[in-house]
Amino acid sequence: MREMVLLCLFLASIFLNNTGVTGQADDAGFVSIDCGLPGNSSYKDTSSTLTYSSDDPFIDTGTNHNISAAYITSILSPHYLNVRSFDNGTRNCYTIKSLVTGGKYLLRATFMYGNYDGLNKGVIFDLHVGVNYWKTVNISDPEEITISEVIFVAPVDYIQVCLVNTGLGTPFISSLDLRPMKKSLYPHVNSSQSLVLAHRLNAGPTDTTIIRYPDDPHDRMWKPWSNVPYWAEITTSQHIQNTQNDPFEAPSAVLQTAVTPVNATPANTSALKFFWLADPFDKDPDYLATFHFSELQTLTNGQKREFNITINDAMFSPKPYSPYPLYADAIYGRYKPFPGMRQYNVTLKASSNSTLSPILNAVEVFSVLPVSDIPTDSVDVSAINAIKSKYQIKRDWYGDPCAPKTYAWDGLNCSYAVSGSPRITDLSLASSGLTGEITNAFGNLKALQTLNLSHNNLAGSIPDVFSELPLLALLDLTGNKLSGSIPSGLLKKSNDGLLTLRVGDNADLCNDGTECNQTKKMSNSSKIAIAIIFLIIVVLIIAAASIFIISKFTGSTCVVETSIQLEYPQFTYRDLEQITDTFKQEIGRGGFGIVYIGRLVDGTQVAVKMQHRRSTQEVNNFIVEAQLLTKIHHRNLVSLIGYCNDENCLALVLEYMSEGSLQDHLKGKPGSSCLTWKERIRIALDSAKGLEYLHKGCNPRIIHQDIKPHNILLNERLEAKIADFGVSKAFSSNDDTHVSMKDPVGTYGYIDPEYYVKRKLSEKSDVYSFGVVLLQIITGQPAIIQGTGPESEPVNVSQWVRQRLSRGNIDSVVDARMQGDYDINSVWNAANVALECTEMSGVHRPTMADVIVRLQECIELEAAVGRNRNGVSRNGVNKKE
Ligand SMILES: *[C@@H]1O[C@H](CO)[C@@H](O)[C@H](O)[C@H]1NC(C)=O
Ligand SMILES: *[C@@H]1O[C@H](CO)[C@@H](O)[C@H](O)[C@H]1NC(C)=O
Ligand SMILES: *[C@@H]1O[C@H](CO)[C@@H](O)[C@H](O)[C@H]1NC(C)=O
Ligand SMILES: *[C@@H]1O[C@H](CO)[C@@H](O)[C@H](O)[C@H]1NC(C)=O
Ligand SMILES: *[C@@H]1O[C@H](CO)[C@@H](O)[C@H](O)[C@H]1NC(C)=O
Ligand SMILES: *[C@@H]1O[C@H](CO)[C@@H](O)[C@H](O)[C@H]1NC(C)=O
Ligand SMILES: *[C@@H]1O[C@H](CO)[C@@H](O)[C@H](O)[C@H]1NC(C)=O
Ligand SMILES: *[C@@H]1O[C@H](CO)[C@@H](O)[C@H](O)[C@H]1NC(C)=O
Ligand SMILES: *[C@@H]1O[C@H](CO)[C@@H](O)[C@H](O)[C@H]1NC(C)=O
Ligand SMILES: CC(=O)N[C@H]1CO[C@H](CO)[C@@H](O)[C@@H]1O
Repeated sequence: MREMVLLCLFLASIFLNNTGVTGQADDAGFVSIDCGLPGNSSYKDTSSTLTYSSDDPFIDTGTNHNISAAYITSILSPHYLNVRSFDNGTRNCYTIKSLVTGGKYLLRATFMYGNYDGLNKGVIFDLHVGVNYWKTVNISDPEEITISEVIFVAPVDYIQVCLVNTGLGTPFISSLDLRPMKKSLYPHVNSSQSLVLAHRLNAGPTDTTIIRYPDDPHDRMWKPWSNVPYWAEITTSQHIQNTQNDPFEAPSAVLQTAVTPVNATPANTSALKFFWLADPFDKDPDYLATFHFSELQTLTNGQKREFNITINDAMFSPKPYSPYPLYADAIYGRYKPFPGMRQYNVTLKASSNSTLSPILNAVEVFSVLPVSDIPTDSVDVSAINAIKSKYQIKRDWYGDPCAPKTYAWDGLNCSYAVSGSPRITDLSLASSGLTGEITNAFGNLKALQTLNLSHNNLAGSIPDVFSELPLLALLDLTGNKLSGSIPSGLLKKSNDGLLTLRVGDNADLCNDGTECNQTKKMSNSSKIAIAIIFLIIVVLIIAAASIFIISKFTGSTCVVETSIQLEYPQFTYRDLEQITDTFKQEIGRGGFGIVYIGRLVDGTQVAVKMQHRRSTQEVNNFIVEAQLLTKIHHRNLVSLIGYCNDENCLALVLEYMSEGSLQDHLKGKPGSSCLTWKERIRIALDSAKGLEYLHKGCNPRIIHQDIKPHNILLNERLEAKIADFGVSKAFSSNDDTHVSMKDPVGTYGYIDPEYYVKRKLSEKSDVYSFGVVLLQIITGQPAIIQGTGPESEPVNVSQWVRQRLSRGNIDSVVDARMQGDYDINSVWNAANVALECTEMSGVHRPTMADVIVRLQECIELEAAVGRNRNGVSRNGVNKKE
């Protein structure tokens, strides 16, 4: 698998056009950083004449150290005298700005340990260029200078150079250089592949200094390679020219020296042999080998220098090759070795006609590095960085937020498209000590689906920017100090069921837009404007009257108690008798007792749940439920109106749900209408939201433990609310996610099998039960379906659906009572979510937040089709994911 190119000289262009020769180059665009140098200092490096400055402006982590005096010598370049090291964090990154997007750059990092930490220990760490792996650096000798170089195309207008701690010691760095490159140089480098330098050697120099800028205008570092036994040096003082289209522009100073085998005679030309070894960390080597040549001797008539180049005995040059006198030329190509090959033997062997031995002026070997990861969308990156700096977030948030995936920032989730940049989809900054106002930068995270800012100290009003986030499905602002009203855009999305909005436990926040008056919505500038108008009024009209107006205006603050602080009315047995008209109409019955319908004095209908008072355990269960109900408030949870707890009665007075339970509707109880698909999916979404609130919106979080259609109640608008918290468990956030229990509780058919076996309870157990309910909503079947044959076993609805769907036919499982009036894609999506929820292992089940997002998609699919279903054939039949 070799790709071969012979650099041809275009003689005409050589003689007619010398402008391609880059004798002079300025150092415009060079960035030369001495890592570990104290802030604001810089110096001129005598060997390169370049100015090196402190790395302070490029990074805000790490600590500076001087190397140990034992390793300081008079010839040591000043970049190596100090280092910056990174004790903290997985990824520490330098950010160099003002690159040209799509421009080609050479980036070089150097490392000399010099026992800076006094530990005298080797270290191995990874380097990343942008979001892509670059190289693994292995440093064992304190005196050794390691140079890593990569040539790449900048995907965005900045580059991050990251040192990644892989657990094998503290990463450190001595210097960092960035050099812009002409596009025509190193044509193998493009946006999908970079070149990582393995070797760059200048053959045959008489002194041992590295050639770099200004001798090489591109400031590559050419290491000397001479004094090899069996090799003789050849040099010239004449300038070596580059052709106009030279893809390497090897500098004259490098090409002016070469090596050739010793003792070669016209009768006995011998071969030049050398080899390189694979980098032990390079798992899949793929090389670009470049051999630089120029004929330095003046050949007489009859003299000929011609040779073949082979690598591991395979022909590398396409044909026998002769170098051009005093012009730069190169033989280069890809070399993809056989698996396991670690040594690459290069042989330059004179052909039979040649009277002179082969020569070699310089060699470069690169690994070809595929560019596999793309940096996160740049608008997302600036937004999240603005958020990070606004709230001084102290997390391991360095480098690209999403890429590479393994190092994505903690607290956020990203979507990774096959092509295109990753986007930030979920951000959780719950309990992160955020203070101040909510920054508008959140509004620039346009792909955001969930945002959790709960339990911080955020103050001020809720900005309108959230309603501009098209995909936002969950916004949790619980437990802050927010004030003012909720922007109408947000309220609308929430009311339309597109957004789960949590704003509980914010003392000064109006829970509902209508309760807040204009004053609060006003921006500071309009307040000032109004204040000025009033001042004018003060001047113009009677002082007393105007004072009255101002005080009235500014005095109307929005004081809305959050329901948490409300006291619940306590009823007596006599009150309950009155409310229920002496327990006249029973609307439900269970192991706990009986539920009666009632009516408060103001006419509100209520459900009165009378508890048998039997055992201490039952009383305790009652108290658990009552206590939970006083703490949880969500439109999809049945709310508490009051209670009775005295020697005569134990009862809860609850919101009345006129349409009964989901179970009544699924069972087709007389008087219950058959639900349409649209109604069903809405009920599923409502229930999911209620459950999600229990899991994530409550502190302590709550596991319901008995999710089933009987406990999902419907009001007159068929809005679903979860009820019956008698066996629910609240866990303080310090507890482990899994909580050991003695006996599994719940209802047969809905109990999470994993919980049943392992007796370890988590939110995922509710997700399982919810999945069963969702399957019932789709199929209209009971949770346990009796076998049809005489011998057949009863099966769970999830097995029943799985079996049928494996034959690819969704229509065979959907509740026939819907008479085919549903969008097939919407049902497929819902069935897929339900099956994921009923996976045997909890870790494979989605969270309720995921379920909400997926169910919203189902609603959108149904809505899109519902608009023009009349007569239009259904699309996507038998679509299977
Ligand atoms: C660098 O210089 C700037 C202004 O000249 C100064 O504000 C800053 O504090 C200095 N930083 C350090 C680390 O000395
Ligand atoms: C590293 O982390 C520790 C503990 O969090 C902190 O005390 C120290 O200052 C950090 N060091 C640097 C260089 O940031
Ligand atoms: C390094 O050495 C210089 C003097 O040579 C001194 O000024 C500087 O403070 C030292 N830096 C550190 C981090 O020890
Ligand atoms: C790192 O380099 C040292 C010295 O060259 C070598 O002995 C060691 O095996 C290398 N480590 C790895 C993991 O390759
Ligand atoms: C980059 O170059 C390689 C071969 O040299 C080629 O296969 C690939 O398509 C190029 N990619 C782009 C984006 O041009
Ligand atoms: C050519 O030279 C090499 C090394 O200098 C020697 O080993 C070899 O025998 C010579 N061959 C002939 C044919 O003289
Ligand atoms: C390279 O040369 C060495 C001896 O110089 C030999 O042992 C090795 O097998 C050669 N490798 C290949 C792949 O030809
Ligand atoms: C050099 O390559 C040519 C063409 O591939 C071949 O004919 C010739 O034998 C080779 N010469 C040597 C010395 O290997
Ligand atoms: C050797 O040179 C002769 C005359 O210059 C030419 O005809 C012949 O093809 C050459 N042979 C090789 C192997 O290059
Ligand atoms: C809480 C409060 O003051 N509400 C008032 C807000 O303004 C409307 C009229 O615009 C009144 O009807 C509310 O009573």
